[in-house]
Amino acid sequence: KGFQGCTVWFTGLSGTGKTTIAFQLEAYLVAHGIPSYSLDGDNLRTGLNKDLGFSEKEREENIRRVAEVARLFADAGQICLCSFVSPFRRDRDSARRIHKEHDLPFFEIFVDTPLAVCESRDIKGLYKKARQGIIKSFTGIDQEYEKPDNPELVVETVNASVEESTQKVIELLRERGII
Ligand code: GGZ
Repeated sequence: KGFQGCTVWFTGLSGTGKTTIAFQLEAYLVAHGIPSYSLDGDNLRTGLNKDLGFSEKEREENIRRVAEVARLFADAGQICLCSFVSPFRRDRDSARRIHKEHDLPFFEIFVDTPLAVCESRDIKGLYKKARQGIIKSFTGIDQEYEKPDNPELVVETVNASVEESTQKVIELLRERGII
């Protein structure tokens, strides 16, 4: 059929551009007749996961549910694009394992943007609030972000455009026989 269901997992700090890259990729795939669907905090934390906050335990449960949903999309033949901060290695590894157990390809993409850059962008004003202590347990400020050891791909957003980063993911999916 020319394409295969899988999950592309974007991880990185708030404000790196994970969702922006995922949406651009989704537009490309759908324009080429390849079914794709994006999951992120905006569509998961407002519904299925609206009972969850940002403690380590709640993030773990957030990622677990997202991974289970993603593997269903992948099983249904979709290229499922997940954009979550997913700061803990253990949780990302569980997401990978859930896919592996069902023989579904999983690609971890580290969207690598320095904290200082994310904070200077501060699109939603969340970093400012975190610095003021109004928002607690904010990744990069008063909670940890564990960088991936072995991601399938690293994309930078400082020296590369959204188009270039998206293109790198498309190339990965080609190399791996997904599209
Ligand atoms: C990190 C937070 C927090 C805290 C609210 N820490 O840039 P955004 O706004 O749109 O993306 C962030 C999003 C993170 O949700 P995730 O579901 O991706 O997190 S995780 O994977 O860790 O479960 C940010 C906003 O929600 N946000 N409070 N304390 N990001």
